Amino acid sequence: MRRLFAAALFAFASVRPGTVLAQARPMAMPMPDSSRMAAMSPGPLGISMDRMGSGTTWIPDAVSVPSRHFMAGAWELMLHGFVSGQYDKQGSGSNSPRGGEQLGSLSWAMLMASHEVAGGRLQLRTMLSLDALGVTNAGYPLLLQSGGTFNGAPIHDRQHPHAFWMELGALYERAVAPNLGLSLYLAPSGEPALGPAAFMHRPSAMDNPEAPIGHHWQDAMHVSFGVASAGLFTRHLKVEGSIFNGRDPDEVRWNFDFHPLDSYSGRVTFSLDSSWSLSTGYGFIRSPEPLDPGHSMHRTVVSIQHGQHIGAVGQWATTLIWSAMAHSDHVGLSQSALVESELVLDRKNTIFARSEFVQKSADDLVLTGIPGGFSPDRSFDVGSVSLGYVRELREWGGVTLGLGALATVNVVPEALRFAYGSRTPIGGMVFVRLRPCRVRDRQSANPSETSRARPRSRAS
Ligand SMILES: [Cu+2]
Repeated sequence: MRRLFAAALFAFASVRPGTVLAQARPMAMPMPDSSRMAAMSPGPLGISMDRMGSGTTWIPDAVSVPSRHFMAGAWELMLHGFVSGQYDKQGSGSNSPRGGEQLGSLSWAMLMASHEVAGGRLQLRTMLSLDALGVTNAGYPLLLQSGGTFNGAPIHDRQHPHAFWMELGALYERAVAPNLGLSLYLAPSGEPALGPAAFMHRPSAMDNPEAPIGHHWQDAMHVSFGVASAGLFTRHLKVEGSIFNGRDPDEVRWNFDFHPLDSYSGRVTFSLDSSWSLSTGYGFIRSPEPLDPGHSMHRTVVSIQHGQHIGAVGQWATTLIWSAMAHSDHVGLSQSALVESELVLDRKNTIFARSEFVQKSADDLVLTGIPGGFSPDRSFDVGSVSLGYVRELREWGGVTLGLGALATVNVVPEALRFAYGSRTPIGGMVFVRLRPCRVRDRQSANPSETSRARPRSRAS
């Protein structure tokens, strides 16, 4: 363990920010849309592929997630994901009855296949996760996290594993007028039009292995077993609506949990320019919790995303999210806020940070029915701040091996000191990560590289 920390520290010390910043100055401004469009295989209305986040979300054009592109006949394929092995420790031993430690593995892979159909673009997608094997059905330790069930009880202070079928769906988009497009999304497992792109698809969080503690307040609907969405869009604005099954996946992580599509949502996204993207929306979620089917909720989410290039390969992405939920079975709103940022300095060094505030109930954190417990509706303001770093150590043909670490300081109110052993319980993770792709090299002359910005003529 000590050796890993030493290696992480050494890697951190070997970053040369002066060099990077010196390179960054002439390139730091986002490239204008037109020059980027010329190098893309754009979607309907000439919208950059880089704008596509999870589900039907938009992220800023100027930033992207590392991905690998292939052609299979006339199908354009895109692969991304990672597998990591990590040591996770939360809380400090006997002082923090709610902590825990685990040696585990997180992983997911996404494959997307696009083809022109009837004057538009059809995109078939699947995203699979082996989390349930790697971190067990109980999930991985994460202080203040809530959501999901294990052995018939709600999970707390751990992040549940993602379902194997994180996404299986099809998206069809086509222009219906010179500046108007139509989009249809159907998914046995997928993401309704509610909230920002899920954390693992946000350029501001893609190197951060931990889920936000506000996940179930903001973006946890990304695995919904049954989604139908329709939208209209221009080059800068998208208005969309969904009907979906809002029940959280149950604790059997390998199957589909179909139920009626009796939840609904609507979202407006404004892509101001290549750097700024704003979205807001509302959703009604019926019976999200398998253990409490009588409970439903209303959710409003606002998000602002910013992204810009740094040098030839780097990028800087930031996301701000606010959400409020009203529950059918108790009064008042519970709110959450998140700000996170990720700086890809160059091909080897990435720094990320996140800060959160969430209002969680005694029910959410399973603080009822224990000695010194609370009434289920009692609300607590909790928060966390984390900072992490990844150093890519090796690369083989675009496959990268990275070593990373992150540390988190949580903040709980005085009333919860007894449960967490401190008002500022800490947590951390050290991980090694294998990725089938590296960060994009915008100036690469080699078409076999992982660039998404490859000219179309080279792709076939
Ligand atoms: Cu999730």
